[in-house]
Amino acid sequence: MHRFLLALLGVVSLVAGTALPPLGYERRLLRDAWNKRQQTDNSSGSCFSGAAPPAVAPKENVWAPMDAADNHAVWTLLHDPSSGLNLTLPINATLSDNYVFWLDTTPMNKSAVLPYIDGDGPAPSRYARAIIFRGGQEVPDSQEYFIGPLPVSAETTVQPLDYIYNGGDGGRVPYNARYFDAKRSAATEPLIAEAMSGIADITAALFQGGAYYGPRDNRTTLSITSGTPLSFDGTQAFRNIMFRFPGPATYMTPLDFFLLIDCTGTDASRYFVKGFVTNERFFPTVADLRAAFEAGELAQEYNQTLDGSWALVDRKPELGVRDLEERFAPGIIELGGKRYRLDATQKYFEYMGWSAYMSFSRTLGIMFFDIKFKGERIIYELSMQEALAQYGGNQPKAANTVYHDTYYSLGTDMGTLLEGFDCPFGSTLWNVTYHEENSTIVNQDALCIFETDSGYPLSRHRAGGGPSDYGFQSLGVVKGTALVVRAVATVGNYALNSVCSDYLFHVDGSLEVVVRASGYLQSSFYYPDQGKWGPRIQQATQGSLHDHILTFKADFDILDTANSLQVSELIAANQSQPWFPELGEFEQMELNISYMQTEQQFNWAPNNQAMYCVVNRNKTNAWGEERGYRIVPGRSDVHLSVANSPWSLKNAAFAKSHLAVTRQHDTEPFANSVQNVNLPWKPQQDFAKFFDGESVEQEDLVLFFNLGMHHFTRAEDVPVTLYTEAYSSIVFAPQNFFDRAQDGDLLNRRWVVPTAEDTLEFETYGVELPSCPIEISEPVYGISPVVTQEDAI
Ligand SMILES: *[C@@H]1O[C@H](CO)[C@@H](O)[C@H](O)[C@H]1NC(C)=O
Ligand SMILES: *[C@@H]1O[C@H](CO)[C@@H](O)[C@H](O)[C@H]1NC(C)=O
Ligand SMILES: *[C@@H]1O[C@H](CO)[C@@H](O)[C@H](O)[C@H]1NC(C)=O
Ligand SMILES: *[C@@H]1O[C@H](CO)[C@@H](O)[C@H](O)[C@H]1NC(C)=O
Ligand SMILES: *[C@@H]1O[C@H](CO)[C@@H](O)[C@H](O)[C@H]1NC(C)=O
Ligand SMILES: *[C@@H]1O[C@H](CO)[C@@H](O)[C@H](O)[C@H]1NC(C)=O
Ligand SMILES: *[C@@H]1O[C@H](CO)[C@@H](O)[C@H](O)[C@H]1NC(C)=O
Ligand SMILES: *[C@@H]1O[C@H](CO)[C@@H](O)[C@H](O)[C@H]1NC(C)=O
Ligand SMILES: *[C@@H]1O[C@H](CO)[C@@H](O)[C@H](O)[C@H]1NC(C)=O
Ligand SMILES: *[C@@H]1O[C@H](CO)[C@@H](O)[C@H](O)[C@H]1NC(C)=O
Ligand SMILES: *[C@@H]1O[C@H](CO)[C@@H](O)[C@H](O)[C@H]1NC(C)=O
Ligand SMILES: [Cu+2]
Repeated sequence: MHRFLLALLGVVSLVAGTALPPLGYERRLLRDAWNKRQQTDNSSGSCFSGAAPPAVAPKENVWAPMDAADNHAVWTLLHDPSSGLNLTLPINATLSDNYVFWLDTTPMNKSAVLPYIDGDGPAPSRYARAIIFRGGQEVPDSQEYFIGPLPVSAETTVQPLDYIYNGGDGGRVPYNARYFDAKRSAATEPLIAEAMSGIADITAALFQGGAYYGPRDNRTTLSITSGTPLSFDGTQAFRNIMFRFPGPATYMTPLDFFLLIDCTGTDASRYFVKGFVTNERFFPTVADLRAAFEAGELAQEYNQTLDGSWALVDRKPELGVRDLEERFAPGIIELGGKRYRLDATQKYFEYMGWSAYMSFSRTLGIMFFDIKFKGERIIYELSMQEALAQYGGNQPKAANTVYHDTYYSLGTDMGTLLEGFDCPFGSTLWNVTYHEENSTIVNQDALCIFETDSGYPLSRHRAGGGPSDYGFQSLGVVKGTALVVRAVATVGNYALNSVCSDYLFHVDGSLEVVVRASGYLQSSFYYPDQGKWGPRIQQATQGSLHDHILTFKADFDILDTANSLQVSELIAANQSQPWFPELGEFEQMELNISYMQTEQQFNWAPNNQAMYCVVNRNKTNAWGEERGYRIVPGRSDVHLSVANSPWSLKNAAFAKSHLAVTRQHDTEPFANSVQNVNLPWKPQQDFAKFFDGESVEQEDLVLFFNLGMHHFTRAEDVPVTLYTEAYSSIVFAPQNFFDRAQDGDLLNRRWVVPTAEDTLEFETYGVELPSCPIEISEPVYGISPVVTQEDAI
């Protein structure tokens, strides 16, 4: 008989939080509750032990974004007539004026940073970057500038930011390819309203009274949408517009009606209608459309639902109630108090040997710099470079759609996280800030940091046998935990594609990147003959087939910048061994170890039969092995399914392989450019040009990797895609970086030994079970700014 001792159970009592009104109301009351929590004395024994203990960043965070004062000064400088930029304030600007599109921070040159963080060099100066739309020029365009050094002084200059782009035109983007902002959208409105009001009788008859007379006309009952790209090479511009029923779930109520317009140039009087599409037929003129309509050829087989409430993420009582669902679900609680340290000013953390700085930009969102484990650098920079999605279908909208989320400033779409639901109760929540014109916007609580139970032990061993009743001699178990940094970017008018990115710093020295995609599908009208582009998911809605590709940059610096990419291929080889004479030649597996010689894009080996490691060949561990980190494939490490689509021909090379290794250059900080999406045939930034034959042996390497999903849509994407399934991951794990596994020094473990009396002795290493009340209250929901977004994503 086995006797288990229960004496070690801690006292963990749940004290229900004060009942608070629903979110969105009584914000002050909620704020009070939050303040109380933050002020909780961390010695009182509460499981929520207040703020994380402090850390002091060893150096100033040189990667931090410019602050509000610098932004204001840069804005003022640019608009000063002496700058010679001839700028009009955006509020007053028309398509034929010069105005600022956005301001952000110029990426730091690594060559300037290393002498500072590793030596006594001075902190390099910060520079701003600005994209300026120059409609006031004879040949209108968009040109990017960098402005610095900051703070603005007599030394500050405004120079074209050309050096980070390799497409041939530097920071210049042709006017037709530049971001399609509200001004461009508005310029196309008269044409759309004119074209559609002329056929309102047709659309009303086909679509249950649906008509479009313009966005502010009270007879309008349809909404419009068009995506990107809207140019191929900047010599033309077009909008392929799909109509939908409006409402909070408009993405899910598309109609079988499309208007194709040409909107090349700044003179809206020259814009024209290219044609209409419905019933999988193209009508170049209104007369053609009307003739088909009058001949009764356009009857719709299905009606779209006018009431899209089926597509809202609220509870659906018609699905019933599950047993025990009235109980609160489990959660992650930092029972022993926070075990990570933060320097909130420098955006720096330390956790169980890890340390890193964080930064943020409006286009890329969260970035990590100088990631070290136990004081040794592993990665100089880790950042998402692009979130691309490409669709397919036999109609203009789906066939035409490729999104680059950085085009929409994905960082600005990182919104407030709901404590207890988006992130565990008690998480550290940080704001992110970015700039709009001369002001600075705070997205409150948009990033969360928490330590999680891994959900499984890090390591475990039970030595069997022995004299005791327990059937073992000893049992060792180490607790698995990780620090998680999470942000969710909801791109596309707060509806489509909520990308949740997690960076997990595991206690064994491995680092995991996980992305999940939720949000509304860009759906299509349901065509019974179009099953090859996805299933029917509602009465008249098809889930459109698409790929998501999320490109990341990992600038590895294993101890220093001299690194190599080692390939250990598992091969089957015939050989003989004299002690098996009866076998003659027989097949075995073995490693074929080599080093990549030049920059290249490459894919995971079939059957994952190759291990890729970034190693420093000049640094060995105690056993003489080259120290390195292994790139471990995770879930759904895919690349884009199409290589030769006209919509993503040359501006998406970064999405077309699983992996890529390049030499680090100050001139190649980004895989993509933020206005590349409208230049598929003549990109501003051509990732493929990074691969120009440079050596990657004991050089400063950058690894690019893709996460993503082939989105095989399904009825369960209604109302929104589920994070359980739509996820992708990768792990960087030490590979002979150390002399042994990095679990030996962890105290959160138990060593269990049966005694002679057949009881169990638990060695706790001084880490006792917590005893604390848990107080939970409804979370505070930060009031995020309302930023005017262009309405036609
Ligand atoms: C408690 O919090 C304070 C303030 O953040 C911090 O200085 C202190 O180190 C914390 N104590 C512990 C034991 O974490
Ligand atoms: C710019 O717009 C503002 C706000 O509408 C207005 O007050 C101002 O007069 C305009 N300036 C010019 C030069 O048109
Ligand atoms: C300045 O911009 C305006 C349009 O805003 C344009 O009409 C004018 O020609 C420009 N001036 C110069 C010197 O380029
Ligand atoms: C970064 O390095 C590039 C290439 O050497 C140089 O042209 C550029 O001026 C540098 N940028 C800054 C902000 O110093
Ligand atoms: C669509 O709705 C209209 C009413 O707006 C109705 O007359 C028509 O029969 C419906 N069509 C189908 C296929 O249900
Ligand atoms: C729509 O607008 C017109 C003109 O502005 C107005 O006369 C009419 O009453 C409005 N109709 C409704 C239903 O609001
Ligand atoms: C920002 O610019 C607007 C004009 O676009 C001006 O009205 C406002 O005063 C400026 N704010 C500051 C803080 O300078
Ligand atoms: C986050 O933003 C809110 C609202 O602007 C502000 O009250 C709070 O102090 C900010 N928190 C930090 C840590 O800066
Ligand atoms: C090993 O030899 C066998 C017999 O000749 C052959 O069928 C097999 O393909 C060889 N395997 C490899 C890996 O060359
Ligand atoms: C080992 O790898 C190298 C480099 O990829 C390759 O050239 C060679 O053919 C491989 N050898 C075998 C036996 O597969
Ligand atoms: C680094 O390793 C290479 C061989 O991989 C060797 O040729 C070189 O001398 C080493 N450099 C140093 C500084 O140890
Ligand atoms: Cu998807």
